[in-house]
Amino acid sequence: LALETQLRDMLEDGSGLVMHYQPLFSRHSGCLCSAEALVRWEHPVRGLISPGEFIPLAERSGLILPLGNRVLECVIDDMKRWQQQGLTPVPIAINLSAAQFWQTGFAAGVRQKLQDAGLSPRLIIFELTESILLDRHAQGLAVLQSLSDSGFRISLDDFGTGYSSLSYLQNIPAYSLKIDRSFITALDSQTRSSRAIIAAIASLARELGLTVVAEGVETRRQWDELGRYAIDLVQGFYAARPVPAESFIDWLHAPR
Ligand code: G
Ligand code: G
Ligand code: NA
Ligand code: MN
Repeated sequence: LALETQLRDMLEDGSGLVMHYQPLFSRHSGCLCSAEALVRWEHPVRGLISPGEFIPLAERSGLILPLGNRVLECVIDDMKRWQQQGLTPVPIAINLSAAQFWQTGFAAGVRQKLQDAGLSPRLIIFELTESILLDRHAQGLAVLQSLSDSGFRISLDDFGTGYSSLSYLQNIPAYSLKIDRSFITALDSQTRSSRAIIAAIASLARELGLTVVAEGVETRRQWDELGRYAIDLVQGFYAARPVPAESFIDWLHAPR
């Protein structure tokens, strides 16, 4: 309960939130293609707290919407600053909670924030898991459509672990699909099944016109092997860890 009170107080001004950014690279060109925004809580006593710890707490205590709004503000501020510094922006992926996704007028609200900041909605990718759509596919498709109509791109996160309904994939206005890192990790243990799953997801995604991302790539061997499945976009500790905005700027300075 103490941590919940501290989270509530911190979200009043958001001053304890820090955004880290993790690059996504093209295997082929080695270039930075986009980055995922990952929030952290800079706690005065406990140091950096992982979202794995405080997001479930925020969800339980009704703080997930204020937290999500703070994250959006931080990312928009960072992008605005990068643009003012003359850097060529890359799309930034933001993880969406179910509460945000189902919030009435969410797409229009974020669109307005971006417009106020002079930024294009094409610079934002929303990452969401299929579990958000569970049992409410029809309504979920309508929300996805409103996000897409507003110019945002959608990425299906942790793909392959949830209750994938392959039938809705053909109607979903998604841009990319991120193969869950458990399948990438399994590449090391030579299991035939994980290879078969990666190959199947990659070819399905391509057939449907979706961009495929491999997440959680930790080794050179995994990086190389993804070439066999013609997977170009890669995210993971092998290529780059999530870093604070100040360090991420170095990636934006690199030639593209
Ligand atoms: O960065 P880390 O691996 O500790 O993140 C743990 C989990 O927190 C991941 O599932 C990630 O998607 C989630 N997460 C990170 N940043 C955000 C955020 O800004 N909003 C939401 N809803 N989830 C986030
Ligand atoms: O659930 P989601 O896919 O959004 O989770 C993203 C989380 O995965 C981030 O918190 C990030 O820190 C973590 N992550 C990113 N790359 C790697 C990696 O190569 N290995 C592992 N174990 N975690 C990673
Ligand atoms: Na994610
Ligand atoms: Mn993921």
